Amino acid sequence: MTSYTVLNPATEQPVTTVPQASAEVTDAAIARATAAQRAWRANPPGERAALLRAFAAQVDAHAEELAALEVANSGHPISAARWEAGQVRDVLTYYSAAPERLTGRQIPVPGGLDVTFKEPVGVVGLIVPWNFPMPILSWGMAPALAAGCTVIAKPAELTPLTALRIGELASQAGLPDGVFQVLAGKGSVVGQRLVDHPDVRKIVFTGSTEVGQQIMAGCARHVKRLTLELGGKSANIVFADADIEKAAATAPYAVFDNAGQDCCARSRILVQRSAFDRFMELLEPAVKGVQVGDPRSGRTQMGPLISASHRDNVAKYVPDGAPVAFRGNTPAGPGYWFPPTVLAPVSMAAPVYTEEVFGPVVTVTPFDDEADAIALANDTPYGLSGSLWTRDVGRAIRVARAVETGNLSVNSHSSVRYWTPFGGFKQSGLGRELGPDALDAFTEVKNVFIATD
Ligand code: TAP
Repeated sequence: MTSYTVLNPATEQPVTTVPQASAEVTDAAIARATAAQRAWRANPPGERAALLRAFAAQVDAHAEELAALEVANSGHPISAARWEAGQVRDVLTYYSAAPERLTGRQIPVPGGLDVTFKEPVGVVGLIVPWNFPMPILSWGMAPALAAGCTVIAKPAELTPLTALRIGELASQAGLPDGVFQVLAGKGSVVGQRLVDHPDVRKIVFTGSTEVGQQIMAGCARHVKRLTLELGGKSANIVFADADIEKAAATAPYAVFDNAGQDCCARSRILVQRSAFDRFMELLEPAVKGVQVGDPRSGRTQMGPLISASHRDNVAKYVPDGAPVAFRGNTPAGPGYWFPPTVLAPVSMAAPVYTEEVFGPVVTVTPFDDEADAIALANDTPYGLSGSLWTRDVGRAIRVARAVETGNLSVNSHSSVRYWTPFGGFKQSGLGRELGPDALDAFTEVKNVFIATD
């Protein structure tokens, strides 16, 4: 069996070594998940709900340990990592209410009655990226388990540690063998096998658009169900009538959160021309004030990038001579650091303006009026997130409806909330996660006609 050495991105030192599953090991896990699914779906809803609550309690009891693991593995600031562990607990708790509310319908038909059932799709393959190892795992895992599916999760090769521990906590909570398994390994081996194996009935994938396209093609061979959460190039639109102070003060958090390694990063700031200079004056101290440093410190707001090669990718977007308006700081010494960087003015043909950077780099571009702002915001193949700032309620609603994106915030930099549906328009993905309807993605509707004549 091969193994992978996990590096701490803040120190570049090895953390631990993780065995990598092979295609054969993946096949054996799929067989266990298939066998376990029959009993799991037949479990009384109240028992499935109780087991999910017990799982949430285990995560809660080990939240500090999980947060410390994420700091070491992913370089996330400890305050963010604590929030992420709490998110796993909260998402499990939220969906633990679902098994007992998984109701169908009664439809009037001639000659009898028709009832519908929501049946679990079966074994779910959950392919998780390295940027948010805990939350993204929970968004697929919790509703799938609640629906009566069994789950095989494949964390990213770079960041397997919290997912592996959460798998152990599921067993300690009493989830039966085979109901939730975590397989560390390469995407091209374990992930590919989950896509290719006919007994895996659904894939939930979050990651790059390129790999998402390959997975979609692979799923097509089996007409396999699929949810895709892919990239983004979202806009933060600031109108001149907005609270410019607040918009500028929060703009760094809309793009530099998780060092910009966030599919929802609002990495194009669009500012109405008459407020542009004022906005830039206010943005500069906000960016320079972002605390970049040791992720173990409670004061740190931004940690390192995930790997040396990813830092090289990000750096390509800021070549020598790039129009850097201002940038923040990074610590000296080891670690895959990259400073928060603001570029302006930027050509709309520049890769940094058109492509997802997935690092702490943002462009600021002026616009003239509402129509111009909407056109600029929509001038991208992506449509995942976005923010807009204005005091005009009518404009807020008009622009929010016109921007082609799945998740928008008005006068706020927040993005994903587990109570509301999350997913993308255009090339940002397919389907929705989270929110009250998330179980629809893990169930098939069956209708049964019962003759009464
Ligand atoms: P991807 O290569 O897309 O990796 C995402 C997940 O898919 C990982 O678990 C990966 O496993 C797995 N995977 C890779 N090839 C696969 C295959 N052929 N079949 C099944 N699974 C496969 O992303 P990345 O390389 O980590 O990041 C590249 C870029 O993607 C980033 O720079 C960023 O632009 C984007 N990205 C977007 C997101 C979100 S949230 N939309 C998240 C991460 C990255 P391994 O890691 O083990 O190869």
